[in-house]
Amino acid sequence: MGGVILYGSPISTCSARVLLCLEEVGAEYQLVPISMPTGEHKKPDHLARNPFGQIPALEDGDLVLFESRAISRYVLRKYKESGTDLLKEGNLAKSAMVDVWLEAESQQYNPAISPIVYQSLFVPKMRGGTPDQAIIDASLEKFKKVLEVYEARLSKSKYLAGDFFSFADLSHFPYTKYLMVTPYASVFESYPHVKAWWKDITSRPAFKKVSAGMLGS
Ligand code: GS8
Repeated sequence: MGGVILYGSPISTCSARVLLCLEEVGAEYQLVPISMPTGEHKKPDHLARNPFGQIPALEDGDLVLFESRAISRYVLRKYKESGTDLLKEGNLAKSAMVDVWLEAESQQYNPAISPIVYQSLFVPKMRGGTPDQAIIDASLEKFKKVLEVYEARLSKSKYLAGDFFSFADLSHFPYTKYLMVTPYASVFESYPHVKAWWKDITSRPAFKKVSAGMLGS
């Protein structure tokens, strides 16, 4: 079989980020499942692909990559001839704005949203535990401040990096998709431009396809 190999799990947020990119560019790929419940990601075969013992990892011939955002950028560059240009690397200003909002996703949005999703979805569903409400409440406060910034941005431009859909928008999908199946989905109601942006990006065929393999679908 040709194409690249992604080692991961369709339910994992970081794997979903890469899967979305592969689908957006129409790449030929194989998803090799790595089971987290059985600890496969900590076994030598996988540690050789990702020394941090996490998923995902990507193999393209002799090239082995980890870190979902770096893998995603590789996929988007490799298949840029597909006609789907989500990095805008031919334009200095546009590509810089993609970088800015991708950093905002990983450094501002993700740290605020991920504890809410972890506590309210992963803890009860995957670990059989009880969510820690204090963590959820503190993270919600932090997340609302982030959403205020996003609301202001998205009231000026249709997408985060400008008036074009980019990798920056895509990268927000996995955790937001999971937030939407928690009791805290309603937090988006106070931010109409963020809500409209979410509706727009989730109507893309790639998002529907990857979403179907995630939890709560
Ligand atoms: C994070 C990978 C990660 O947390 C990336 O690839 O973007 N910065 C990295 N992976 C989780 C699964 S959620 O997608 C994981 O492998 N967790 C198990 C562990 O950390 O032991």
